Amino acid sequence: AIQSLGAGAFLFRGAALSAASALLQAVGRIAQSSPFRHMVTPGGYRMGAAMTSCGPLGWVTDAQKGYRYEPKDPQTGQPWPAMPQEFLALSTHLAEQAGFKGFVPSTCLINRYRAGQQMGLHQDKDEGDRSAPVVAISLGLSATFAFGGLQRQDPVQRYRLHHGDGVVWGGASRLCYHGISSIKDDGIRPLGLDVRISLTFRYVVMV
Ligand code: MD5
Ligand code: FE
Repeated sequence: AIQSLGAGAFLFRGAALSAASALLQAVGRIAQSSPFRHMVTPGGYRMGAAMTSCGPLGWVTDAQKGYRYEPKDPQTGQPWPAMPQEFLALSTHLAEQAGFKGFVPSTCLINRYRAGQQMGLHQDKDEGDRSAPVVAISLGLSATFAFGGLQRQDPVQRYRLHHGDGVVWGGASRLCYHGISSIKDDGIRPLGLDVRISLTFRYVVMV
């Protein structure tokens, strides 16, 4: 069942449930080549969620150069691990169901949240092409997602995201402020996970 969260935003409950263990195995392989790491914002803050990427580009930030996409992992000096076929298939399928035909992600940013970690309210605007949606998959511990408007001070709506849920953020929602509240380990650990893993797929145009 598809739930509309607003203009261009769609929630697919359980869309990744059957693929979840294969997706997590792939995350494990990616992290062997490009490990999860805590990056630093341009303002000098260490991010709570640990991150890695796969695909032709990866999202990185550091205090010197700020937010950007890079074809190589700065930590290893090597290209990011290839995008697994099941990542590509699932993200393209969900985008299409939300009305975005022909979505081919340039990158999958993988976020790992331990209990107590969060992601503050922000916009995703490092991608150049904002006509393409962002596709996000949640695995492991549940999270409360805050979904606001185009201005930081706009009111937010909160949604619980569970293991296996997929969300497509496109159209008018693409640039909305959003964040993840502090993750709680409620003892419900799908596939035994004591962390939350989110996969976020993006199409990036390098300028
Ligand atoms: C997460 N990740 O669950 C979230 C979900 C990130 C990030 O926010 O930047 O890695 S992706 C949510 C998203 C993307 C683009 C637009 C909107 C939400 N939105 O309009 O709410 O780790
Ligand atoms: Fe974001």
